[in-house]
Amino acid sequence: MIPHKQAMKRRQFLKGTVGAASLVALSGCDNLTQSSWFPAILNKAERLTELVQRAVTPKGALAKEYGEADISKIFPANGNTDPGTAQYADHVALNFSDWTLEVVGLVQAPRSWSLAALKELPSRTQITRHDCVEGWSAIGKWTGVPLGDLMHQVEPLPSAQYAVFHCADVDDDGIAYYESIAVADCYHPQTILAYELNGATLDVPHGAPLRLRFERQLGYKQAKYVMKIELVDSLTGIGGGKGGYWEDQGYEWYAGI
Ligand SMILES: Nc1nc2c(c(=O)[nH]1)N[C@H]1C(S)=C(S)[C@@H](COP(=O)(O)O)O[C@H]1N2
Ligand SMILES: [Mo]
Repeated sequence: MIPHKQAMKRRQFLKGTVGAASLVALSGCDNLTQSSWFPAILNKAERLTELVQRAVTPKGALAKEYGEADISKIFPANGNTDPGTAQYADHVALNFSDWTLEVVGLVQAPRSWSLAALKELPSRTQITRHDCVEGWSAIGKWTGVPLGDLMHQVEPLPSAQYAVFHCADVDDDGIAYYESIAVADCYHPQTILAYELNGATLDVPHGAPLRLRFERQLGYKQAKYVMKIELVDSLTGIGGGKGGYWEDQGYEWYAGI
């Protein structure tokens, strides 16, 4: 199993040599997903996984929530742990006081929120388990604003299919981290933009000032450093076109657990 960080550095090398199918094998994802060796089959199997899971799991079913006593003593930070750009460093220096979340694209009323404005909205707190494909899990208490509340304010157009989360961090090749989920899943009660972990302001390693919690899905879907949410009708033309930074390297888009 290749840790994400190493994988990020190796990506460039592997891209030209062994291709996406081998990346899936090397990543160890086949332990958690259906083994699929060719991208074409992978896509079909993934769609099947999504359909089966949506069929057997009632729409809006909640991920298991835990009690205070279950909270992990240490919640590891993984993947990028500091965007490291000058712009982000400025935000850190200002304690994110002029940081904004923008919601744009296929919406009736695009708008942005300051962090302070988001924190004034009703919040949700949930204690859930995070599962990373690298083989670790941790239980944490997340507090944030339900994404559905923001959606009600921007009013997605009927054509909007996906919400794309654009993040502040880039890899060694300058490729930005991003993720996407179905617009319908934005309204799930446990889909929140979290600004607190375990009762404390979200720190930089865990995605300050705002990160997605999309429970019932794997760790890499939980986008950190979210700066902009873009509603689109297709993922084509966004990043590598597969719906996320890791998806572009062979991971499943529908990472249900
Ligand atoms: N922007 C951004 N989001 C990200 C990542 C990342 O590198 N950059 N890593 C992902 C992965 S693989 C995991 S397991 C979780 C880790 O979240 P944590 O650092 O809070 O444990 O964030 C996910 N979201
Ligand atoms: Mo992960």
